Amino acid sequence: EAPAKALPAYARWKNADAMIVHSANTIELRRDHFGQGSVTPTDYLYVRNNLNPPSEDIVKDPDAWVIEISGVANPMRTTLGELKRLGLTSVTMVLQCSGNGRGYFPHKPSGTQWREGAAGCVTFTGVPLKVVAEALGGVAGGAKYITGTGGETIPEGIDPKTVMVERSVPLAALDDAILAWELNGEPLPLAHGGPLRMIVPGYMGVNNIKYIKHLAFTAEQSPAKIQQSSYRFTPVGTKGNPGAPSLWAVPVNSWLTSPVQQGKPVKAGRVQLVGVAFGGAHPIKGVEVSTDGGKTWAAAQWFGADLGPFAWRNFVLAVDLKPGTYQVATRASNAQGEVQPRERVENERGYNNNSWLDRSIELVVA
Ligand code: MSS
Repeated sequence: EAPAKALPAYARWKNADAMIVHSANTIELRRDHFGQGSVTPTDYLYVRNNLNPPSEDIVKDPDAWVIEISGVANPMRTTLGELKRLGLTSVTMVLQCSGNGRGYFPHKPSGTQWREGAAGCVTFTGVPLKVVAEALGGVAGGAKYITGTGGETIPEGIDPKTVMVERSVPLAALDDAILAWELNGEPLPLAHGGPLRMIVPGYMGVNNIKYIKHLAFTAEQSPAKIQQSSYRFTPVGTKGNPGAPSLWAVPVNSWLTSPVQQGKPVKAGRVQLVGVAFGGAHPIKGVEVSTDGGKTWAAAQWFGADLGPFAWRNFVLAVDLKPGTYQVATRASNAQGEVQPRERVENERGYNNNSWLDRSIELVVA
């Protein structure tokens, strides 16, 4: 069990009972607190900061926030207040840390030992990035990436490249990307990147740059370490490097959220097996549930709202269980034909875990 640490000041408003505080910059949602709504309440949403967040002062007057936009025909410095005049859209999407599920890797990769809870499904509202680019005369020729820079203050005396949070995603992300100032219908809090955040639906958490201060359309990927060697998928024993795949697309995934008390008996008879499933970079198609450790599977039913291709969906399978011990697993598939694998793909930093076996639950029925 994770240690019960206190919530840090910038996230004191989180629901303390629902969260596991790994550290002041890594806070996870407990598996038995996902609930059965379609959207994760903001006070239940995990937090992952690679650097200490900026001062709370930056969200006091959101419209005054300054962002520099370059790599367009007419580069400019503008404010959030001005961006709000350009356009408006919303997207509901899974926000998930690349390291979600790292806690299952047997070689104990360095980094937070997340289980399921470094993920949530939330609604961001802002202006489509495409509209912003068009308003500034269009993306400059030769641009291949969208590069966002976080607004943290870099500690003195270190090479900024080694710590700055600056990530690049392929230009194709422009179709869905937004610059967001609201989360679940409220001004974006500092903990989640307020006053302004770059949102790239279908891409891993790390690419969604908080307190964005510079957005650039670039020919090359960011030279920052977080782009060049961190968040790269490499074999165990091999360091991250620019030649290895970057943590971009979210893989298909699902997990049971109720009942999930390992070893704690569930009453025999009718049991509702409930969980969340998402297709990642492609829309979710279906999810199956097994009560015998993956020997046989039955299709689960969706319930709750369908909030679009980037959201997760809640599912339920009603089963009649006699007293005994059951190995319950869930297996999602997406519109691209990708199916959640039985095994995790081993890798040095413990990224992208979508193994259905790792997340299976031993259910004792009495
Ligand atoms: N941004 C910035 N600026 N900074 C930092 O640190 N982080 C990342 C993203 N963005 C950062 C940023 C990560 S890494 C993640 S996951 C995310 O974010 C989270 O979110 P939230 O809101 O939940 O906290 Mo992993 O892949």
